[in-house]
Amino acid sequence: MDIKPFTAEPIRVLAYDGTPVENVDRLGIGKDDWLKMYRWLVFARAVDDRGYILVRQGRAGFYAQIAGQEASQVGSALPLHKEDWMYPDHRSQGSMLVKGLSAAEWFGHVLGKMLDPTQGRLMPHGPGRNDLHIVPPSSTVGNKITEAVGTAMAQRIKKRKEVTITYLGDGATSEGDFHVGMNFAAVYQAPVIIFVQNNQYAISMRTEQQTHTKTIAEKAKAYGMDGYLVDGNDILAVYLVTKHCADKARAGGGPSLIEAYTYRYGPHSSADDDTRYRPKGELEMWRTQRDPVTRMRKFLETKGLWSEDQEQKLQADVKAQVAKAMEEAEKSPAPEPITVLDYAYEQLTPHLEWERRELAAELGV
Ligand SMILES: Cc1ncc(C[n+]2csc(CCOP(=O)(O)OP(=O)(O)O)c2C)c(N)n1
Repeated sequence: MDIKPFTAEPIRVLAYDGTPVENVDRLGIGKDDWLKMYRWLVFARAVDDRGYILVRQGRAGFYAQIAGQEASQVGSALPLHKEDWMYPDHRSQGSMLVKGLSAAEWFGHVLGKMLDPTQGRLMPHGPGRNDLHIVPPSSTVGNKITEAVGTAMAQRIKKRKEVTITYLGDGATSEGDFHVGMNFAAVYQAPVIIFVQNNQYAISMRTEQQTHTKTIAEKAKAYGMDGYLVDGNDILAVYLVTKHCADKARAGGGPSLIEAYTYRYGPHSSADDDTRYRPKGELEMWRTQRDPVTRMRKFLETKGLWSEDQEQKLQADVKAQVAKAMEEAEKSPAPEPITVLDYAYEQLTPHLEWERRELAAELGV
């Protein structure tokens, strides 16, 4: 399949009903990959549904769901290598799971337990893992773009074969950091993928209220970089486009911008009421006609690779896996309050030492 930048329509392999619009037998990915992708989609959705319930149960304070965006998240993380660097944003848990973060660690993070690789120290939606090269996101929208580009610039200087991917939403493309990052990435031909999940809203603000270009992908042209518009609900297309960009970056071909056009089903976060700004019927249309999980399942069915029995077995397996992960997270202890200042720096600064003494006196430890 010839993957071209700056297409007017999103790059797509499957039609909305799961029928292939490309010759899928000549894409370099086969039956086992398709089945693996579908399993990941189902798993990512199940983990995320369970995470959100923790807020509804009053056991966690905040959650930003990925529902609707699973193909963008899973499809863009599957082509990455273990050594590649990932800079997620506040809505990237599906990609982090694929990179290697366990569901138990994710739940541990949401619950603020010791099992969380960041031991409950960071904002909700901010775990990371050093060994997996997942850098914890911060809550400032857009700021990891320049950090990711800096990492990729270093990779180039050091002649490494790793690439870096950074995730952001459509809203983050209005931040100065996006433009600074794009410029540096192109000038230094950094091996970075700037992956925008255009879910059409930045909280209540629609994409067209904050940018006057027809697509986000076309912004790449101004920086001298390739920009790809892909159907973000088509996992095969997202996988192929991201792999194309990763291979290109690894071969010294420089950075790429990817716009995955998708839709979020949930509110912006558990603190938002999306019924106040969505046009009537829009959510229902995406859910019933463009769902990324159903679309892949239908594709497998058209290929004769999936049955109702297999579906039920998968759902049961995933449910058991999620329950086990939750159990593990629940068993993990909460961090000791006195450790709250640890790891902000390698060693406590004099000011933090003073704060720690004050805290110890307060806690009586
Ligand atoms: C610099 C900054 N401005 C505003 C906010 C508040 N805020 C948090 S998420 C968000 C919207 C982000 O939208 P988008 O980038 O499209 O990502 P999405 O949440 O849709 O995935 C805003 C405005 C923030 N965290 N940081």
